[in-house]
Amino acid sequence: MPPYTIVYFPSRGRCEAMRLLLADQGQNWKEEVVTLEVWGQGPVKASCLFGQLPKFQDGDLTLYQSNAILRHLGRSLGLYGKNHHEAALVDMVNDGLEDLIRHFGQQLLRNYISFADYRLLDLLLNHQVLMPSCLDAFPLLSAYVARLSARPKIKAFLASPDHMNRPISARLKL
Ligand code: GTS
Repeated sequence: MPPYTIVYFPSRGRCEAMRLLLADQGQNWKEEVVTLEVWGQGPVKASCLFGQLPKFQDGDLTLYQSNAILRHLGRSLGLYGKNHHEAALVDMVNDGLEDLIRHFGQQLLRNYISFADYRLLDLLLNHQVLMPSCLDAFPLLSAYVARLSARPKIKAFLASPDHMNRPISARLKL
């Protein structure tokens, strides 16, 4: 039995970064899909700490909040930098990701991987789905996506039905 369970809507949404992370780190996990219909009935929502998904289980630890989940996986699987200084930089990248997409810099293109990388990769791949040429004018970001997507386990995950058949957003039907 894998220790990890992702409970989420039938989409990539806020969970694809953790899926990329788990796949790349050679971890197994279980998916529990909550359809919008079931969610609309109320009891599942009422059972969630903040009335929202994702919910994540690591053995007997239950977590909500996608960034708390990513941070937990970052700490558990050694993806949180090598010391407090690097951990602070990883936090900064993760928390400032939206800004960094606009003003991307050298921080993202280092030679070690952190949980924030999976989040950024997911974001950039989604942008490419919506507008395939969106990174064409940004060679550093294009190279970043190519480099991470070529990691063997990420490559296999991105080609798998698990990823391909899951929409980016169930609500927006993308
Ligand atoms: N801060 C939370 C996180 O990061 O986990 C936000 C979670 C959230 O907004 N979840 C949405 C939800 O449960 C789904 S999604 O935005 O991830 O697609 N919405 C249903 C509801 O009833 O609020």
